Amino acid sequence: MHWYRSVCPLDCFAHCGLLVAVDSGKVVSVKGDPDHPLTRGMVCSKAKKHVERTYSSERILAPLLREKQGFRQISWGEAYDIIAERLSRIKQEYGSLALLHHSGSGYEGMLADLATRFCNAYGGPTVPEGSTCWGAGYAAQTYDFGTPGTHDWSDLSNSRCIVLWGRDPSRTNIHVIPHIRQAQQNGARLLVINPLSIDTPGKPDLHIAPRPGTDGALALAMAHVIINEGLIDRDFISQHVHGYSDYSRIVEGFSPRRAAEICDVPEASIQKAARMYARHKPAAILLGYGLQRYSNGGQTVRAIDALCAITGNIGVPGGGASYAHSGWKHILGDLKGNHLAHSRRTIPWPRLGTGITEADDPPIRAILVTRSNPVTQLAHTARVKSAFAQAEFVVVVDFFINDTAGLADIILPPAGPFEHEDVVCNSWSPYIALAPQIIQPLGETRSDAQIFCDLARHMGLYEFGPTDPAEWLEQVLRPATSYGVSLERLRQGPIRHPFVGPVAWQDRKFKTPSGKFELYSSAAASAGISPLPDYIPAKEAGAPASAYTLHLLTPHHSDYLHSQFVNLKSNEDTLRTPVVWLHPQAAKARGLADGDRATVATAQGTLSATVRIADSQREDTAVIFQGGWHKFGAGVNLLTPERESDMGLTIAYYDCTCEVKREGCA
Ligand SMILES: Nc1nc2c(c(=O)[nH]1)N[C@H]1C(S)=C(S)[C@@H](COP(=O)(O)OP(=O)(O)OC[C@H]3O[C@@H](n4cnc5c(=O)[nH]c(N)nc54)[C@H](O)[C@@H]3O)O[C@H]1N2
Ligand SMILES: Nc1nc2c(c(=O)[nH]1)N[C@H]1C(S)=C(S)[C@@H](COP(=O)(O)OP(=O)(O)OC[C@H]3O[C@@H](n4cnc5c(=O)[nH]c(N)nc54)[C@H](O)[C@@H]3O)O[C@H]1N2
Ligand SMILES: [Mo]
Repeated sequence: MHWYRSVCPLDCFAHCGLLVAVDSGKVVSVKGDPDHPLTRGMVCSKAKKHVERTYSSERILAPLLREKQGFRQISWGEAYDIIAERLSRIKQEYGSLALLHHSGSGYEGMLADLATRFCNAYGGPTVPEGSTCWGAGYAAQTYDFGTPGTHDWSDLSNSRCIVLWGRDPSRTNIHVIPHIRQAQQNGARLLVINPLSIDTPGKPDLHIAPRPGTDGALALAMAHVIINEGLIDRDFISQHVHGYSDYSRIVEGFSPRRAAEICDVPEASIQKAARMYARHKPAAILLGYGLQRYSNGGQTVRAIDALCAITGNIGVPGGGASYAHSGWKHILGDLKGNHLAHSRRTIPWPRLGTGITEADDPPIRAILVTRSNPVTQLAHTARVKSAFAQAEFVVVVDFFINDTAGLADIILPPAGPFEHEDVVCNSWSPYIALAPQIIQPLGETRSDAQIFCDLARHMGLYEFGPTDPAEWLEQVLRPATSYGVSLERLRQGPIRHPFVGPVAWQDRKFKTPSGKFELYSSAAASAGISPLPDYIPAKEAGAPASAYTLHLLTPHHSDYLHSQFVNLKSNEDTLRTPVVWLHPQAAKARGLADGDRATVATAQGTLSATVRIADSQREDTAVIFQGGWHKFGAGVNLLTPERESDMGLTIAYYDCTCEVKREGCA
């Protein structure tokens, strides 16, 4: 048996360093790499499930073609012939924009971008615009700071107060937990702001559970207290902050009493939170992605960033409003080849289903899906499904026949993360790491890079460039050579981003139009958005209709990554079937008990689920974890609306209300 060093390529905060044991050409075990500078040997349950996924009997090991009776195995040659013939004909008849390319972050290896290059060499596809994930908060931090910026997790031990604002590290970011524990042991205060209770190492000093979608008002009211009680940092504001007087006028309108009503929390809690944050400096805010999945999500993040600015918690160890940083991808070679496209069209992601169906001149005739599962993961599944149904040719590159692949004409099976060489990075971890090939690709599977190199060659798309993935790997790394990045060096271990320090904005140089932190953003004004972080009620969460009295929250689960791993046998009894979590009072009011079957209904659709009771959530919420497959009777996006955030074109999944009724009741 031999142990190899690798990295988890999943789309999460960590990109854990892995040690992978191989015996007789087979991966037999995966564990954390204690030498990884960031993750230090700690891995979550999903990392270990890479082994089960690799060898799952349901994994697709050869290309599949849909026929009347179901899918039939075909050779790669046949698959490439069919794809080349269909795509060429569609391009001839309608132009390249009749192809929609849907790609996600299901796998974070750099070479997977060659799928985009293929589509660009084809002539340029239609692509979704915006974000399924973090776009509203990213845009907000760009207006405020110039770029998003995050502190190292270990810097939390310098904090005297930590605010987990709409972020649940116990489920999505376990590596910060030891640092929070350390800070609490040092005497730091812990403030949790979340409609749900979350697990933290020590009990939080304060938990505020606002009505979903109202955090903007809460943040403005905290600023009200901070300003009125003279807790602002005058020096920092005068030197580094733009727009304070306009901002303070808005803040005047948000007394704790007013916000207490909007947010449905005690007025005293707002005062306590404001004092706790402003008096225990340095104070760190860890911003999550939940609170920006609303129609007012961008301004919510701006209102929270503002707290950090007026208290001078910027550029100091232990401070910050950590969300993301502008990562490695900016200094690596870009394989996407956007310059190769002759044309390009976008459809907003939050309304992709409708957008595809309504597109004309040209209509969408073909859809290519890579490293994403849009049928399960995009809002308003019914619309996404009908959009797929009206396309004449759908190609999906994926491991399993999931909800999206189930609608494909051709499924191409990719090689898994241990079966080809790539480098892995994103804008959450400051490290870039090598994922070497440590076993042969299973069955006839091929890496995404190989598939799109092959297809480019097969279709004679010479603009694509080299058709050997190894050459592309060199091109990815070449621009970063001056920072000491090379394959050789990566073989010894991960490399830290040269410009991402442990503390964000230590130089107080903000890439905003004014060069300062902007409470007033003229860039936002030019984009037609309020230049100040004013509170505007969320569309649906802000005004629940009488038919739908519960806020539907669909957060991320600790044991699976979106829809990945849900189908594995070891998850059969726990994760596959849909569960709706209700507060005891909410269940009682609806005559529901733990274990009952219920129908969850929204304006978009219905879902049948088992009721579970938890008093760790607001009475007016229903919680269903995202990621479940329709195939197994789950799929929470059957319920979510085609709604977008105020900036960053992000899907406002949580700006959604529902009703829950005992199954069979009218
Ligand atoms: N295990 C695991 N880890 C993951 C992922 C996964 O699927 N599984 N996904 C990865 C990805 S792509 C992402 S984007 C991140 C997301 O990481 P997080 O931001 O931590 O997780 P989310 O589930 O998106 O939402 C976070 C929290 O927002 C809260 N929330 C919802 N609405 C509101 C609100 O109005 N106000 C406040 N204050 N809080 C609210 C929810 O209750 C939830 O606890 O996690 C990454 N890590
Ligand atoms: N209701 C609701 N919906 C949500 C969210 C929510 O909080 N609530 N969160 C949203 C967020 S934050 C995100 S980031 C999105 C994620 O949305 P997606 O990126 O669509 O989610 P995944 O389920 O991770 O799908 C990735 C797919 O890629 C496949 N895959 C993995 N590795 C490879 C590979 O090497 N090659 C290829 N070709 N395929 C591969 C996996 O098998 C999987 O089917 O979901 C969003 N959807
Ligand atoms: Mo995400």
